[in-house]
Amino acid sequence: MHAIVLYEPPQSETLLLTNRAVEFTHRSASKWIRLVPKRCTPSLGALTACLWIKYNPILNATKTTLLSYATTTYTKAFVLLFEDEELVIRINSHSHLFGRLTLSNSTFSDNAWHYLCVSWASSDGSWHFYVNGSLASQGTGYDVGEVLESDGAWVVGQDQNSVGSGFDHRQAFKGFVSSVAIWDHVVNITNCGLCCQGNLITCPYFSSSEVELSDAVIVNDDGPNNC
Ligand SMILES: [Ca+2]
Repeated sequence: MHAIVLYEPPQSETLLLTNRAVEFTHRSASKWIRLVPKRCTPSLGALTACLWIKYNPILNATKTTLLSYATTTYTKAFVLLFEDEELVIRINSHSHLFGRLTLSNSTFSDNAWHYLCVSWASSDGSWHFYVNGSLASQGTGYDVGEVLESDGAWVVGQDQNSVGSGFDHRQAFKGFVSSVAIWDHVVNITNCGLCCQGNLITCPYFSSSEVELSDAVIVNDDGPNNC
């Protein structure tokens, strides 16, 4: 078991937390954020996930995981990751043909914050990637009719090989993350701007009972100042 430190800010710090970030100083299996939903995650026939990241692609790192949702049946029920030169989503352990955004070399190499959102819907298999509030890639036909199992584990910064654990530093994230929000339906990001009010996970998530941080990550004030 990894050591868990519950971050419970004093009431007076609540406002400050909106601008905070979690820093993953290097790729390590002991650096992670577990998101605690407001309610048990239901089975999902659709979802939208948004987060701020500041990230530089790592040479020779083929997989870098931003967010993962693991269930008993599929430990890759939902994964958002950088894979080679692409940003990729995996649904129920599937991948490769759908749900991809090819990155230009400079997209994430400017040491600035970027706002990423991704959505998927089982009804027609539609998927969308938004970067900084603009639609960057979309398609249909990805896992039509599939459903994500309920009551899984949401983890930022690690791929899960079992529910809530089984991390591997070779798939871990290095960089800064802030303001994760997750919905159980498709959100039109271009209509709501920089959305934060996820109905499963609402950013800012650095409030008591909404997040568990491993004691190896660093919380600092260098957030995107936008949520
Ligand atoms: Ca893994």
